[in-house]
Amino acid sequence: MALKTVPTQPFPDQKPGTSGLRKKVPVFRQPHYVENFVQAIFDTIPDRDGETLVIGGDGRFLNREVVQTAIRIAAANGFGRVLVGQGGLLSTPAASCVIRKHGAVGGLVLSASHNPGGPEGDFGIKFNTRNGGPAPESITAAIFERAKAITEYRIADGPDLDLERLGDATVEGMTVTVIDPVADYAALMRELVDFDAIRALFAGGFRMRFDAMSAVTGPYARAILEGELGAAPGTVVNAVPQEDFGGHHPDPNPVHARELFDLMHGPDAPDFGAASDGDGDRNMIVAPGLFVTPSDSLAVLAAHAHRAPGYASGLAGIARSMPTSRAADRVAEKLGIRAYETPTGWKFFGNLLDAGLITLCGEESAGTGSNHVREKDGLWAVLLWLNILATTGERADAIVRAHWATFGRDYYTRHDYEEIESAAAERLMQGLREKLAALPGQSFAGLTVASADDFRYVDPVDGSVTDRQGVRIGFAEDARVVYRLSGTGTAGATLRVYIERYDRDTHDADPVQVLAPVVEAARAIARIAEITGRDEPSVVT
Ligand code: VG1
Ligand code: CO
Repeated sequence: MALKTVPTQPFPDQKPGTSGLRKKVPVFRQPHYVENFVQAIFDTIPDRDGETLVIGGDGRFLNREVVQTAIRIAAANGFGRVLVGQGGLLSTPAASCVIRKHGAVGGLVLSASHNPGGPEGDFGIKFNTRNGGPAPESITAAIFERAKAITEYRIADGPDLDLERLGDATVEGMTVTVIDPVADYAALMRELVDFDAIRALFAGGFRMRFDAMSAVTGPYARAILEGELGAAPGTVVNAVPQEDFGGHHPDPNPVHARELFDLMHGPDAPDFGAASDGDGDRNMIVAPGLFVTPSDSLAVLAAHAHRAPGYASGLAGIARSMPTSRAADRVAEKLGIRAYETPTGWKFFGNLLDAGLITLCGEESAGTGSNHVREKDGLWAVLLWLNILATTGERADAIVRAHWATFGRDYYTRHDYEEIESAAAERLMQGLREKLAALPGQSFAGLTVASADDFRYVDPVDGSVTDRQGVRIGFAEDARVVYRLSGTGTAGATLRVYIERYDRDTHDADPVQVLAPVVEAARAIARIAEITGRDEPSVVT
């Protein structure tokens, strides 16, 4: 065993996006590609000497290999200890939990989240900082600068570590501890959520299905739902993580979690349905006969969180990403607490959580979380829902309908145009930006534009400014359209169009019909078909 310094050349494309560096697997398999990026990350941690680093991933293809490489590079870069999940596994929220609990200086989370895996699929590396959250923009920018200038990396030689055996090993003087990936996380859930109440719920015959989508939440959901809470064996389906997620998109939405969605809308629907994504930070909630939009789920959780022990003293504030519907704002107003609007991506919630300004936060993309970690947390959201069902004794669909009766309904849909030409996507966004000033007062599909701008965020904690975060158009008819380009794709560009309309009084209409004029206006304003050549979106959620 020895440490060596390896000369290398920079790759120009190692720019982290909305959530870490995400590329096709063959890109990551280029010689030195992983090593360069990991060294670039470590170079931005000046105080790493003797510190603890957490490493784990969602188990997708390349996960084990990159875990081994990252451990070798860590050993050559002064870290004192690495905590790694058994088998190289850690869900994103569990990684956040472990970083915080063990006072680590940060962590590497290997995942491309809901993107498909396998040799031709996607891979990703995310860096989380000491607070357990995704590195903020200032740090991801520094990593990119470093990666563009890198000339060498340091790495330990030697055999692969046994990632299955729990306990300590040593690599060049650095301790590597293989930990149970579930234990710390499950302990935290026990503090936040009323396990006894949920146990009683299941004991009373309550039935649910949790679809782990052959991804990382399988072991967590099995241990907690079936193991501790007494849900019937088989409640968790697709529970064994697979390197290619069984060939599916591990994306918990009505399109990719179709089976669950159909089950919940059929005659044999159990009492509650939920699913999580590749790395376990997203959640989908389906009540019997009723899909709960993530925006509504955030609002419902906010309204009922006080029923769980972890939130019994109330919420400090609520934040949502800008394209998320305003349903949560209505709850904040009623509770007399502040609502914050941030750019897309969990990293923007970090400062608000650290400063104690908010307790709950969420995104329309099926992310919900709280101050218990610094990532969104799929299984946590499911447990909080179960806590609410257990303590109210209500059905999930009844809870949502009662919520609408109190607050009105924010009808919501998202249209994604995937893999469009990057140049066309840029042209579309540029075209929108150029006409923002002229839009107010104009009518489209019977709706009148009341406001139009490009979202600019000023962080209330550190004053940092992030601009060009999405074009938003408000209509006088209480409707809204938001356009932005995805920052997580690996091929071409993805245009996301977020569409919503509020109705105070009518709650049982078909969302497709309610939103049809808003969709039409959205297409006309951005000239989507003309510029992208697409008449219809590729995915509607
Ligand atoms: C998407 C979602 C965003 C989410 C991000 C990471 O980003 O829109 O809300 O935070 O994915 O989610 P984008 O830039 O493609 O729209 V995940 O589950 O990767 O960690
Ligand atoms: Co994810």
